[in-house]
Amino acid sequence: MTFITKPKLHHPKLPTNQLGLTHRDYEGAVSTLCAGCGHDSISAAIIQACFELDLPPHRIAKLSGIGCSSKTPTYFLGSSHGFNSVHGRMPSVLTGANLANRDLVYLGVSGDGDSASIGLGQFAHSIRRGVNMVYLVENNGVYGLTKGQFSATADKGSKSKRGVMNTDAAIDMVGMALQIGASFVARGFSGDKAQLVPILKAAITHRGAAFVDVISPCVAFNNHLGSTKSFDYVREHNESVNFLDFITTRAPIKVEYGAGTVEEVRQHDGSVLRLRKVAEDYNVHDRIAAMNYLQERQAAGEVVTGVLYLEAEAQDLHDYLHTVDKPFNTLGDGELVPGAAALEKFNQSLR
Ligand SMILES: Cc1ncc(C[n+]2csc(CCOP(=O)(O)OP(=O)(O)O)c2C)c(N)n1
Ligand code: SF4
Ligand SMILES: [Mg+2]
Repeated sequence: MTFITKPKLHHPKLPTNQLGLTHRDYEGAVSTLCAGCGHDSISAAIIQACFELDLPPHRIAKLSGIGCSSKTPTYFLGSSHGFNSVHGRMPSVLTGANLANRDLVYLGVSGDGDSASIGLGQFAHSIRRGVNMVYLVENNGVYGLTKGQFSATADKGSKSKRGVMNTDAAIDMVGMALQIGASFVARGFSGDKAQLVPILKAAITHRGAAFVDVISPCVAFNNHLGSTKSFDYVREHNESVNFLDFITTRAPIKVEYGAGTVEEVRQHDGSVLRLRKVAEDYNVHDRIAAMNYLQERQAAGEVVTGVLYLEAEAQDLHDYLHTVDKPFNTLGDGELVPGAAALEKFNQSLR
């Protein structure tokens, strides 16, 4: 069975957000993933982020490909729009939906197999076009759903559960996202919800292509000694460059930090990101420096997490294409059928 509805009953005094909704209103069906799977922790972080952002569930669209990771949209945001597409094809379906209705928040949920193997081209082109979305890769280094084959993000030299060594070079999706123009790039860890929730909130409110790689251990096939995507390995080698506090314009800023350690970045929608620097000289606005830093730390065996790159005033695909401000599905006959005179004028302009 892959779908179990949750009982609607809940405690009458659950905290509510600005919309009067509780955390439960952002949940989905009961998860059928393996107990302890990192993907379930990411679903919990998405639920919390959307609850805290006061997002109306019907204004969110969640799209996915195929894999255990791509199954997860069933387990969160049960009242939102959803489309479980074909393996590796989530980005083109999301791009089409976004072009038709620019007013929704788009969550593209994918796996390392879905995005770094069969969907690599789709991933790359949706990012370089600047589609306004959160592109989330739940990265466990294996094809979990098909029983644990190495994926393209598995590190060279890492070992499978049966002791076989991976001899192929790894694709670093964060490095690729930086190189092909993502305007927001972050990496989180499913075992660190305190870091992941604000990263997701910042990615959701970012306008443009926001890429978030979340290391999400597969407890069934890739959580052993010799794996570089296990809970133990990531905990031991995790190097955070910053911690993030996400502040909407409504919330008063209360927390104080030492001078020089905090940077405030105001986003397009007025929300403020407070970045507490851990790596003193890390500059979140320098794409090339970020790429160099990541490569250096990776060569040293570390897993760099945090907000890695941010272009606060980025543009998106609609800006580049000069589309109308209104969602296409709200346009009336007058706008869609402008008449013979307008058509003639347009035809003249092409002659
Ligand atoms: C066209 C096509 N090719 C292959 C498959 C088989 N398949 C299903 S899921 C999957 C890999 C999923 O890996 P990943 O995206 O990393 O998700 P995970 O299960 O690890 O979360 C593959 C190869 C398929 N469903 N469709
Ligand atoms: S096989 Fe791995 S990725 Fe799939 S549900 Fe189980 S632990 Fe999660
Ligand atoms: Mg995977």
